[in-house]
Amino acid sequence: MLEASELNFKDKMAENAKAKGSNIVLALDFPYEKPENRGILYRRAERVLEAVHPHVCAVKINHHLVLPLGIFPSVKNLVDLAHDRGLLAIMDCKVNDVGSTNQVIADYYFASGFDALIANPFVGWDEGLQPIFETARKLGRGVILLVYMSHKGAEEGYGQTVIDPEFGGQIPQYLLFARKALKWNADGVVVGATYPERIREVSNVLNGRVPIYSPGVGVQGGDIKSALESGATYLIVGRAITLSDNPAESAERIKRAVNAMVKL
Ligand code: OMP
Repeated sequence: MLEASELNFKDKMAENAKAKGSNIVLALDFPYEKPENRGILYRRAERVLEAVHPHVCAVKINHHLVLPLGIFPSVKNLVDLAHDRGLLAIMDCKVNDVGSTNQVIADYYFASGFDALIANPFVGWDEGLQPIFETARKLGRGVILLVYMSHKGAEEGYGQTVIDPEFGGQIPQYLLFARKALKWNADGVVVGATYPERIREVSNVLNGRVPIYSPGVGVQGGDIKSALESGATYLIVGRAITLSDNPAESAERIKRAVNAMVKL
């Protein structure tokens, strides 16, 4: 039986960022490994997490690890390690299916200890994301919504112009998603650091009530300063750390750069 936690995920993240002196979420991503090299991949993930944990407030795990390693016990062990080192753990499963399937996905990830999941608002509320929001609420876990992704093709979906169902007139899809984040009481939204103007627009809608997680600095070309100045609360950073020769040094350098610009 899973137990409910007292603080909600949004508040836990804010506290953790303060306590760790870092608003960086480590994306624990590595390139493809042959199935027979699963052990090597696991040890690499463990090593990077151990080295980098002093410089980040949370770790985000993706299909990069769940597919080759499986959740039980390997990914769960990484989640436990993250918790032991004072980090929160986010599962980047981009939940995107009918409610009954979403429910099972969420149940597995929450059972393995993840503190929050990333979900896609395109599937909507009724028979879509409602069950996972309800489960997350019961357990004190979080749901983070994709609002504008960091890649070029994001424009084709998140950036399309739609008719505002409430007020009429045209509105970009991502601003409707930002409104849904408020209405659904999401614990965060993802907006790519590669689109600082989108961060600013979304930030104006959210008005500090929902934090913005921003991936895409470094390898994808996003700039730390413009993401932060536009309203990003947390930066999600993967390869600039995980694939560097010295992940701890790289994470510390990014943390220092961020901390010179923002007060946590
Ligand atoms: P790097 O580009 O290596 O820093 O990794 C970025 C991480 O953020 C990866 O784990 C991506 O899957 C994730 N991500 C994006 O890059 N863009 C998005 O729009 C959304 C995400 C995400 O949901 O985390």
